[in-house]
Amino acid sequence: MTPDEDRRQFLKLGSLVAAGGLLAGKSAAQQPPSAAGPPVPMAGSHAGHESAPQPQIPADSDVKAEYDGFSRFKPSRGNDPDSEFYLGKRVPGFRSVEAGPAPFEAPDLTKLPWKMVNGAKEFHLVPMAVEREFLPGYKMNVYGYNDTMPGPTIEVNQGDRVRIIVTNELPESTTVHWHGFELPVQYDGSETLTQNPIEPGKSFVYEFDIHEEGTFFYHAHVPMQEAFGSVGWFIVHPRKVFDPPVDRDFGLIFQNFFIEPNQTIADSWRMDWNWHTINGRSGPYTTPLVVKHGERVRVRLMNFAPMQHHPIHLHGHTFWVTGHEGARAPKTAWIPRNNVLVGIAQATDFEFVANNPGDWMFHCHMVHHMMNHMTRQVGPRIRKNVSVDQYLANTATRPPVDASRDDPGFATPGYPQEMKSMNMSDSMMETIWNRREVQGMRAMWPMSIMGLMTALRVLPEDLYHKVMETDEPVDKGSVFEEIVRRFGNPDDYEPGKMKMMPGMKM
Ligand SMILES: [Cu+2]
Repeated sequence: MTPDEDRRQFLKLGSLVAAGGLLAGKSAAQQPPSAAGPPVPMAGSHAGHESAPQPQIPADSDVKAEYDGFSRFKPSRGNDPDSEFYLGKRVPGFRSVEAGPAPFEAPDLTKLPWKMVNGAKEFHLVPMAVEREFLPGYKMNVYGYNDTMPGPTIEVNQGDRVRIIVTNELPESTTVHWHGFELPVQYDGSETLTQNPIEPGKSFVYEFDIHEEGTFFYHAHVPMQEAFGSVGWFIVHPRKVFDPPVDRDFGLIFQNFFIEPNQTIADSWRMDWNWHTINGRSGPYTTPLVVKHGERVRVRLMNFAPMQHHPIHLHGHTFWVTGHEGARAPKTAWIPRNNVLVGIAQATDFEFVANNPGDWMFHCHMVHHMMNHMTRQVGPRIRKNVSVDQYLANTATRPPVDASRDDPGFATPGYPQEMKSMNMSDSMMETIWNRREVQGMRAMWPMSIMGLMTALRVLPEDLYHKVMETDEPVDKGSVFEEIVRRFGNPDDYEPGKMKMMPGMKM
């Protein structure tokens, strides 16, 4: 098949569904093209690709495709660094201010429900030991809240009064610190300094008014519990929606743990950290951020590593640092970056216009943070489907250990490039692929996203619809290849190789 035939076949189903959705839901979208701003030339367009659909601006949006030379639909920088639209600095999203803040989304994490009780939003937070699956099959024993690590997101509005009833189900005492809030000192959660520790089985009620807005978090104010994962988001939406409005508001919590190769329990005594998670999962099990071409995106990224800073890099886009955890920075202080260092217990807000379609890495740039661990999982971990707990409970009936070490990964011990692929079994790969957000990515992509890495997927409207809003089968690599056809140079493109390691399905 020629690329065009191939592409037509790919689009056949997807575009029918997309057109149906357009007619059903967006009849107002039948406006003349001029109303949506000037036509936008495709980046790197080649002969034979003129039929690529033009980007769609929602009909109810008064935004434009281009501002002072900056295009929301193709890589561009604008003209004047002093322009408010240079690099998309103040280019708005499609979402109107009247619609309120974009929903906050922390992939792979839950939200803490609340009920209004006596004029306050009342939350129930339960510190407890939890099991968290860092990678498929790698169930780690850590600390968290309400059965999850990191804990569930607390989300409120500026001006709310909150009451948080903390009931300690840990085997040891704890407190909860509300990081960044200017609250009455008795509720600050500093163990001993401001309150007695909450003993196991006991509760403590925190209650205060929220006058701030921005990116906050809560955590145990007991250092070793912090190293075990006791943290969660506390997002406060501003009374006056941040300008310019964004379409997406993501939250990513970066953490590091040390877990012995033959263990599943985090070891907070170590000075080294060999497991890295984003919202409690290691790459490639982290869930990509999937956005539509042209949207304005905010990512709040928090570093809750015990002792490691993270230089955070986004591919394919230049982002603005619009604030840290302290508060939203005035626009005159925003800085364009490709990489920004996010220190321990810091949160940084990134904003950018997703003007470059593709699957882009979004990751910590420390090399040891771009892999899951430098050690082979041995001992308990090489017994299939057996948790450490089971045989610690009865050491007389341990299942046999396969210590023959004849798998390919041991062929070149100490060579991490090989080692990092050793932990990918077929069943892990199935679980990794069996998620909506990764459909249509290149075969073998999971080999490139490890540890503190995730992907930002910028998809044209129809491909976004196909991946995120339909259940039709999407072939590996097909969405990426379609983007190459429309925006790149398909003549120079080689599809991902389906198998690199013998016996593995990618
Ligand atoms: Cu790092």
